[in-house]
Amino acid sequence: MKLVRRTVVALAAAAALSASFGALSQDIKPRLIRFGYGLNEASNQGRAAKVFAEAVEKASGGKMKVRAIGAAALGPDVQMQQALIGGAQEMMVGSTATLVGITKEMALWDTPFLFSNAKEADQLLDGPVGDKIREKLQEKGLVGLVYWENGFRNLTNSKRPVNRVEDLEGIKLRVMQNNVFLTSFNTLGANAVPMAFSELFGALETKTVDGQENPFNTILSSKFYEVQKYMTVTNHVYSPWIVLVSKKWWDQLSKDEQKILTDAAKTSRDFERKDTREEAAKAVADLKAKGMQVNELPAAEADRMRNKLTRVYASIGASVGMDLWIDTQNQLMKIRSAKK
Ligand code: TK8
Repeated sequence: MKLVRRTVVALAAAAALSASFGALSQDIKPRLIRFGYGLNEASNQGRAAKVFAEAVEKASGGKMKVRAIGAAALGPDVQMQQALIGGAQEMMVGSTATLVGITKEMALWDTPFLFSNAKEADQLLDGPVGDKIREKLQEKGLVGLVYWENGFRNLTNSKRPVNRVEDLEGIKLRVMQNNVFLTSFNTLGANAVPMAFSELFGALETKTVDGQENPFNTILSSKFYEVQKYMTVTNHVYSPWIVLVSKKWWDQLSKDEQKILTDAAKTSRDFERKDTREEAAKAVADLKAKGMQVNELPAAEADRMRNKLTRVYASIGASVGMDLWIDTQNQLMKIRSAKK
């Protein structure tokens, strides 16, 4: 009897001990966050991902660890979005343009010539219009934390300088996997080819496509100057990136953990916009030094582009909804008149 009792006590003690070890090991095992992105480490995206990772680690005292994984090693934007929705990956940053298939309101940001400068973009993205669109992601299994700057997009190609709309004629131009971009560039006379960013350098190198369009920073960090001779400053659209979290995973976090991620995302956003703008300001000189021939699209030609895109504007209005469209125009008017 005595022996039995002693065994029971010993077993109970062992169980208690292993339970507390279990709890302990759970306490010290950090939450691992895989944060995927498409550009390489030495890009504005890579630098800001690092800032985010450090901010999370610091604020959580090491209890949350971000593994930032660039160069589309976890897949291109569209694939990562699905991994987040399914809960197989925790976080990513990518283009809003590739999200349109999931949340149609994102197409608002594809509107050509919507913003005349980055300040306007910041105010609209960080204001009620940007919030409303971001919140639409939730019902699709994604949480959008903040917008980063990808930037104003410019055109490069290996065929000829683009001085007039007609110069786009016949140019095989890679666009993002997004209908507004596809229709816009086809309307302007190019042969638009939708393609994941991760395929782009190779496609330019092998001349599968003749050109592409991206902000200065990306043209520089992805070394497109090695395979593209001509760059035309068009600033045809302002492109945001958005920091996304898997909602499946987000819902398992404590309020404190959610706050750590939200705060770190804001820190990374502020860093990223500043860093991107500093780099962009020097980029044209850098790209010229790398051998690119650079010209500016004349303002009259930008106007001609805008006029040709009337139907595209109407279709964006229809797909994002007229309320949001009108709201956007009103907000922009307010922002513009406040400045004077
Ligand atoms: C990077 C992309 C890129 C975008 C594109 O993953 O695809 O051209 O501008 O920044 O999101």
